[in-house]
This record gives sequence, C-alpha cells and structure tokens, in this order.
Amino acid sequence: MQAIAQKQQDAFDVIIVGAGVAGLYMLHRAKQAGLSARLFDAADGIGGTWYWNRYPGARVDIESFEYSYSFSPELEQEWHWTERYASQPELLRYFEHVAQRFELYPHIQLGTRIDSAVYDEARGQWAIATQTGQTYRARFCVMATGCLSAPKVPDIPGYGSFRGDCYFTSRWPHEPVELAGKRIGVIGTGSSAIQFTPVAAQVAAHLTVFQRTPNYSIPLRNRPMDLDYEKRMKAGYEQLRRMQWRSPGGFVLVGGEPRLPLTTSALAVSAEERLSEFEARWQAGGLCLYTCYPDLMTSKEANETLAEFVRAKIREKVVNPAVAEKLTPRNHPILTKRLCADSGYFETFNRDNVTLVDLQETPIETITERGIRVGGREIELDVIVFATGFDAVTGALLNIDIRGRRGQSLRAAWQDGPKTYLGLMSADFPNLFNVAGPGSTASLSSAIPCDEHQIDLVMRLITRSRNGGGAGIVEPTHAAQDAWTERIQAIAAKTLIHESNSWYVGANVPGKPRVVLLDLEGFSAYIDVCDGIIARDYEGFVFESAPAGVPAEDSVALA
Ligand code: N01
Repeated sequence: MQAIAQKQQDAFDVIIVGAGVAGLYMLHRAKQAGLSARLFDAADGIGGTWYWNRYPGARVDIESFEYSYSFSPELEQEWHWTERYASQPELLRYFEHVAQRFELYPHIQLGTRIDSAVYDEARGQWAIATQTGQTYRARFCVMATGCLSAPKVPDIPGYGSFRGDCYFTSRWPHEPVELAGKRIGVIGTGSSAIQFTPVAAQVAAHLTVFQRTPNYSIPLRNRPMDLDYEKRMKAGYEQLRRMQWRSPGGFVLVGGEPRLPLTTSALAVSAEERLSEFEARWQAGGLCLYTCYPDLMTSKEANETLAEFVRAKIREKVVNPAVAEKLTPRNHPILTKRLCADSGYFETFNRDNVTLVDLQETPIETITERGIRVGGREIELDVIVFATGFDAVTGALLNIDIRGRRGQSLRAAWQDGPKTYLGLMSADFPNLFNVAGPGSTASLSSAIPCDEHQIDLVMRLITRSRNGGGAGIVEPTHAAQDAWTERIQAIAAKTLIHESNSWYVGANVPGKPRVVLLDLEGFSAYIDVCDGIIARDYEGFVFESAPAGVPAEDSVALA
C-alpha cells in the first residue's frame, strides 16, 4: 500500500478526513480544481467501510453497477465486477484501483487519526491535529468520516471478561481468523450478523446466534456476473445514472431492469396485485422492496401488508415452527429498521449446528470467562463475534473534538441532537463540511451517488466562496440551519420511523438524543432542494470577505 512520504508542508487548501467512498471522490475533485489537499485516515489502507468490515460474508447489497462511482465514464467501462453484488475484497480492490488510476495516493496519509479540528477565526483556517500531536492547517475541512464507522461499545455485563477470542464485525482482523471447528457465538441480528451467520455456520462446530430483536430480511440473490448482462449495463450506463439520480434511494435496478418507484398506494390495488408485486420483487432480490409502494413507510396498514408477506416467507423457510416464530419480527414495522438482504440467513437455522437464543425470553445475564450466561445456564464458546452496530451518523464526527467560532464545540452544539443545513454544514463552523452528515439522505440512499452529489455541492460552495473577491469562507445562517433541522423532523413525523428503536433515531446508543438523523424525503427530492438553493444564489449560506492580515500563502488559489 502506498502512503505519502511525510513532507514539510503543513498547510493546504483542503484537508479531508476519511479515505472511504466520499473522501476519495472529494480528493479527486479538489485535485481537479487545482486545490492543494491532503487526506488523512486512521486506517493503514483506504476504503473506509470496506477496509474495516472485512468479516466473512461482507458484501454490498445494492447492485455493483449502481454502487460504483459515476464521475468517470472510462472507469465505468473498464472496471469488471465479477459478481452482481460485489464482495468486500472486490470492493476494496475497486477503491484501490480508483486511488491508483486518479493518482490520489500521493495526497493520502494513512495511519493517522485526527483528534481535533479547531477553527482559527483570525486566519480563517482550520487547525487539524493528529493523535500524535502534529498540526496541519487548511482553509477548508471536509469530514468524510462515514455514517457507520464508529463501532458501538456493547453495553453487556461482563464485557471484557471472556478468555476466548472476541471479534467485532466492524473491526475484523486483517490476519486470517480460524473459525473452522469452533464454538462461535454471534451477538446481533442486523445487516452485519445476517451476512456473517450463514457463512460462519458452514464451518463452525456450533454457532449460537444471540438475538435481541428479530429482523426482516430479503434474499440478495447474488450470482456471478453474466457477461451479456454486463454488456447491457455498460451500454446503458448513462440512462441508469440519470434514473439513479432521479430516485429516492439512489438505486433503481429491479431484477436487472431500471425501474422508478411505484406511485400508487399499496392499498389502492387488489390484494392479488399487491402480492404479485411483492413476490416479483422478492424473486428479483436485493433491496428493491424499498422502491415499491410509496406509502409503505407512511401507512401502518400498507406497511403491514408487506411485513406479513415477509413473515410468511420466514415461516416457509424455517422448518421448526417455534424457531420460525422467534425469528419473526412483530414489534416494529418493516423498513423502519434498515432492511437486510441475506444469502441463506433464515435457512441457516435449519442446520443441526445452529442454535437461536431469544434474548427477549432469556436476556444475557453476563459474558463469562468461558462464554455467555443466559437464563441461568452458561453457553460455552471459543469465539464471540459482536455484530452490535455503530454509533451511527454522528459518532465518528463527534469522536473528533471539533471547535468552531469562539471555541464553540460541536459536541456541545449538538447535545440535544445534530443541527445542520442540508446535512452538510453547521452555523458557527465555517468551511467545515460533513459529507453524509446528519440531516442528509446518506445511508437511507445508496452511499456513492449521495456522496458524489454532496461533494459536487461542496466544490460549488468552495468556488462560490472565492467569487467576487470573497475570502473563501462559507457558512450557513442559523435561520437556514434551524429550518432544515425542523424540516428533517417534520418529514420524519409523517412516517413510521419512530416506531422502532433503530440507529436511524439514535435509539441503539444509550444516552444519545432520540431524533431522526436522516432526511427521509429521499435522494431526488434532496437534489431538487439543493438545485433550488443554488438557483437562488446559495440561499441560506453567507460568504465572507477575507479576514485582514491573512498571509498570502494561506489564501486559496482556485483555478
Ligand atoms: O448493526 P445494527 P449492523 N445485546 O445496528 C444487536 C449497514 N450495513 O452492523 O436490534 C444484544 O443494524 C441489535 O439488537 P437490537 C446497514 O446500514 C450494510 O448489523 O438493538 N444485542 C442488532 O440486532 C446497517 O443497518 C451492509 O435489539 C445487541 C445488532 O446488534 C448498518 O450498517 C452490511 C446489543 C446491531 O445491528 C448497521 O448494521 C452490514 C446488546 N447489548 C451493515 N447491542 C450491507 O451493505 C446491539 N445488539 C450489506
């Protein structure tokens, strides 16, 4: 892996934190615009999510033709995906190829954790400090730290006392992990666990799944890439991208055909027609049930039709009716937690070497030296895998001590919940961009198009901040920020999102304010709002003139 040689330079036009999907594209755009840039990442490799989440079974659940960068038609044509839904190793190879192809590595500094970012008002610059005490300065700071990148520390009694091997899916080791013949316990039944479980079951002596909340999951139906399909997709890329950017989720393929979401209510059609639509999408695989009827997220009655459809599928798949019932979600509407897409998850519970422990019946009493005690009995294990999720959306950002104007801390400003304008910037934190931040459509929509769109907007804001003698300083107004923050909650209030204790509302992290973290109106609506704001000369943003006394070498030289 290449990383940059430590140079003397410590001042840049742009500093980017995070070498994942967003950080890499931001670096590419900054370079293209002639800005000096450095990208830092705590990891020893690039790839962000796909660097860390390398557990067996990890793969994307949006088709790779859609989960890939759209900014370069040449890249689209030359890259060959070997499967419909790329696995983690292939995704990592893709991002490494992108970094190589667009000559990003010389600007990337790996193995460097950023501890703080402090705004120096006199100079109109950010001072970014690493864990090892070096400070770098930049006019613009782009946090591309990811929505699902700060692992949640499990609040489980006895955590730390197990003498066997412990792994987090979100921090899976880079060395080979021996799971064959082991007694494995996996805690959690979210997307990560649902991918890990079927793969681990194939090699484990015994696998015990500790389930607190049963989850809805749809078959992924991954398969090797068919060359005719690849040819057809590559020939139609332009139209596919256009449709992605006009869709609420940033993905449109249903069984290999691009389709925009239906517009009729699920309740306006006959039960027969509805079932046949659900069945077609179930057979198509992946997350396309998201793009089905528009009222699935707003009407309990409509939602229940889909939930019941999936429950029936679980009963069909799981042979033991008592186990099937435990695996059946009944306490939250479907889609109000992130829908999972699996490769044989429910069928895994038909295996002799797999046991389900329902933590609602028998909660974990404690983790012991030898295993996990539930319901008064100790389940002995060799390996515990924590698939317990993330401090989502705000976690990674707030792990950095960010100080804006007057030394104000972002943690304090967001103590009752995050406040942003467009999920991108906050008042009193000039020139600080949080890509896929709270209040954006990130994570609800496909990450790559959302990140590309937001970064294009960042570049426009940077450019606009220099126009007409500006100093390259941009910041949202408090009024615009308050209106956006209220808008996010108002949109959410019309949906069923509050009916589950998900990371979407911060409910998975004890003490986190319970507010909706994302813009539920969706990607295309978000693009329309941004276009309107740009057309009204960046309504809601203020652009400053240069602070007096800023040395010339600190000023931003934009092409
Ligand atoms: O995390 P999660 P994840 N005791 O928060 C359980 C994306 N992703 O890493 O539901 C016992 O979904 C918790 O139980 P409960 C995707 O956006 C994408 O799986 O809180 N159990 C839950 O079952 C996803 O949504 C892909 O009751 C405890 C699980 O741990 C997001 O990342 C793949 C517990 C956590 O589930 C996060 O997914 C993987 C405790 N103390 C992830 N604490 C793909 O693209 C937590 N749990 C395919």
